[in-house]
Amino acid sequence: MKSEYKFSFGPWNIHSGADPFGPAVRKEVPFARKVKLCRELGFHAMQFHDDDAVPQPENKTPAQLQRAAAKIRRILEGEGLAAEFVAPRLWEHPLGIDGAYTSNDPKTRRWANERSLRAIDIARALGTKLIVLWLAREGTYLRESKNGIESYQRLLESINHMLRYDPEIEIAVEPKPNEPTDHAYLPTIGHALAMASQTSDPSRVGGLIETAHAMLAGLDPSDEMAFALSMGKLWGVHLNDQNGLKFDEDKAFGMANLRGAYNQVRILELGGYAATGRYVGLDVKALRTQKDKEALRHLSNSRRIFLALVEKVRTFDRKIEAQCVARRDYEALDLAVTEHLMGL
Ligand code: XUL
Ligand code: MN
Repeated sequence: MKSEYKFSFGPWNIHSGADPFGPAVRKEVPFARKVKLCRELGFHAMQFHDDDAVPQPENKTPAQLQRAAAKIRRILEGEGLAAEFVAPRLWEHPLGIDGAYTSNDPKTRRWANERSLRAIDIARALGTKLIVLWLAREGTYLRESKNGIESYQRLLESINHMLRYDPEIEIAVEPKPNEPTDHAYLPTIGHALAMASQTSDPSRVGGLIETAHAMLAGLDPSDEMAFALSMGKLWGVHLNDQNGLKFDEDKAFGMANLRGAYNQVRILELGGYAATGRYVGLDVKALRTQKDKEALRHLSNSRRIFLALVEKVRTFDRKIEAQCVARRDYEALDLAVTEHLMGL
């Protein structure tokens, strides 16, 4: 199967299986091995949280930070891989317990802004200009605990702070409506792009859409992607799958909802996503029940299903589609798509 799509994942997508209810069930895979696996599995880039690349970035001198990032870059380049993006991981630090950019504590907000600049330094040292903001704890567990208006203004200021620091970086907001918070700020791509339009440089703020996050918001991931694509703002995707409204499952792509997966691939094809040079990120997790050796199938299977669906989209009979649309016979279109997916 051939395709011009480029694939990526993050070190967190090869995982020991620990969850909130139990400890690790598989061995930790060393970073250098993950990089090798990335290439062996047919991927082209790795994604990073700032501290995936440089642990405790706020405790490093600028020279130490550059050295640590340069080492990671050499490992990547040794395998012919690129770094796709760096995302400041603000949600694991004790200061970020109640959010970082939107914390009520000014000391925490200063730390978050400073650490975000270090994330930009790391990104530049890794050779990427893309910063992803997954706003994990920027929300509330209890609505009365924050002033939502102020929180949105603080988020905007923090984004502007990053844009000012480096005139070349681009920021992609990865919206998610909940988990770990009860409700998160910027829950959908509509919210994210509305805020982008208010920043000091709207042309440098876009979005990254994750399948499961859109579904948790009760929305169709392909329509969320269409919204961003219509504005040239889809700068990344985190494809995965989700079986209904529960925790963020990060299932392998297409495994719970094949038709939904087909429609995400269809919209990426219609939007010319591959030609933008952006990556197809697979933010998938192995099922906790997988044994060590087989704990990579979620990645290889997701890539395989994505490529198979590209073929399905490209081989769907456009004449049938045009006829059904012209006749407004969507029952016929429904059957034609379903039979095509079933190979009938
Ligand atoms: C969380 C999530 C993160 C981001 C990167 O739900 O998707 O892994 O993609 O911070
Ligand atoms: Mn994600």
